[in-house]
Amino acid sequence: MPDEKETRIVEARLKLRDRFQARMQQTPAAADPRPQGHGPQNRHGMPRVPAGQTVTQGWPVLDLGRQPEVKISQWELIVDGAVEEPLKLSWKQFMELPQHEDVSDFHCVTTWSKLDVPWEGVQLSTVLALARPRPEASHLTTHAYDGYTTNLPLEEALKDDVLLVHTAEGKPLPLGHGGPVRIITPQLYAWKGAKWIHRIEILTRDRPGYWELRGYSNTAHPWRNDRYS
Ligand SMILES: Nc1nc2c(c(=O)[nH]1)N[C@H]1C(S)=C(S)[C@@H](COP(=O)(O)O)O[C@H]1N2
Ligand SMILES: [Mo]
Repeated sequence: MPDEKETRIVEARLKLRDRFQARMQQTPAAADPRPQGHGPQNRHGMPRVPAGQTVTQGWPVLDLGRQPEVKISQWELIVDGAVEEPLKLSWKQFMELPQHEDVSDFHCVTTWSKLDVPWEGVQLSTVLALARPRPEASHLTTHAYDGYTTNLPLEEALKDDVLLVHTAEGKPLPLGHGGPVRIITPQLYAWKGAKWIHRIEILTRDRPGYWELRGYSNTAHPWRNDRYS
């Protein structure tokens, strides 16, 4: 039987998702009648490999060239902005949250896709449910330890497969891929997932992040080949 804390989180998540249900169903990955890509369908009914992407076996490293070494003892996750309950979680508190395993695909805008990556972490919807976004909250921006930022609408951020991951392919997430903790957004291009995540700021309006300000698409939907703005 799930413990009391877990039950509270599940209820808070359901309540929060209710507010965004209609908008979640309108996101391209849920509603697009003509997804662009090839290969068998994935579990969302989208072609497995989005248009213009090539499957890679390796896992390239892409970032701004600064890899901040954050020790687990110093790492913290802040959730603030338009929330009822701002959070500051230590590594220990983060690891005590309900843990989630998933296998999903990783699509980089530079045209490679890595399929079937096993991940472990915490659903972003879990920390959002705990922080309780205010009624007027609509977006978030993520701030990473290297200074990188990227934004998401809450209807994308609340999806089941959007995770704060600490483990990939059965091993602690390597520094190069954003360890100790990064975000993944399997239904959007990978730049929407901040490596070395530090702070999640809830917003009442959209605010473009690092690449969104430099010509990348704000919406970043792989099955619309939605790469640039
Ligand atoms: N903090 C941070 N996160 C980031 C980036 C970055 O420069 N800094 N680059 C983004 C980009 S452009 C991509 S494609 C993916 C790459 O993740 P990977 O290096 O694990 O393949 O991380 C995204 N997250
Ligand atoms: Mo990228």
